[in-house]
Amino acid sequence: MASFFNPGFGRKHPNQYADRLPPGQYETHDFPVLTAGPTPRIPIESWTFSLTGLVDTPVTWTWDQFQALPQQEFTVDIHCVTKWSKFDTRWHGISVETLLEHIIIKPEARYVMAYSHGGYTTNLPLDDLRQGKAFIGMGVDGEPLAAEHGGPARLVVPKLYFWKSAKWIQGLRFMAHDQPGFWEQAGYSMYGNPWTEQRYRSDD
Ligand SMILES: Nc1nc2c(c(=O)[nH]1)N[C@H]1C(S)=C(S)[C@@H](COP(=O)(O)O)O[C@H]1N2
Ligand SMILES: [Mo]
Repeated sequence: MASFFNPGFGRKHPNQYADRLPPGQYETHDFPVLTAGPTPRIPIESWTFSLTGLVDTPVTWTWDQFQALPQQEFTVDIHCVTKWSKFDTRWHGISVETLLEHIIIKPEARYVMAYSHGGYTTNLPLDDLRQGKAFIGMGVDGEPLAAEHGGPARLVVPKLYFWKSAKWIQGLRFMAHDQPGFWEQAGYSMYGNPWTEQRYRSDD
């Protein structure tokens, strides 16, 4: 019965993106810049990336060491809580799963605080970073990542609202309990699922 009422049935020009646009979002072809505060400029010589917190032995990479890790390409849709979505953004970078091969995470770790050069933080469940669901992006469309978009490197977690994708990433800190990051302390959702419109804490 339900198929009789499928709104896509019989359409002459079905929207090929209908199933890719979360509720309340619109598609943009721009790449807007959204930053709270100034753009940090991180000299490559002093750039580091660390895995810390509930791990057996923390690890820190310099830029050169980080570049030597296996890189991949990722084509993903991104969804900003200010309601723009951008389809098929093309990135290169390092899967978080690849980074996790270098540490042993303590069993009590369930959450991660992503922290950035410049002081930004955002919290995520560990599971949402695993198995290729998140990566450290170092370039878009074959070019190095522009500073305003988080270059030299940012976290990208496509399945969550884009504020979870910390620009100028400095590290991931493993935690037993969920703790609010920068926007989460200001009243945004602890999780940020665009498909259920978890924009604010009251939506959790
Ligand atoms: N370090 C840092 N990361 C950040 C932010 C920020 O202010 N600082 N803003 C977040 C928000 S709200 C969004 S929508 C995206 C915007 O990324 P863009 O500027 O590349 O579009 O970055 C996220 N990551
Ligand atoms: Mo945002």
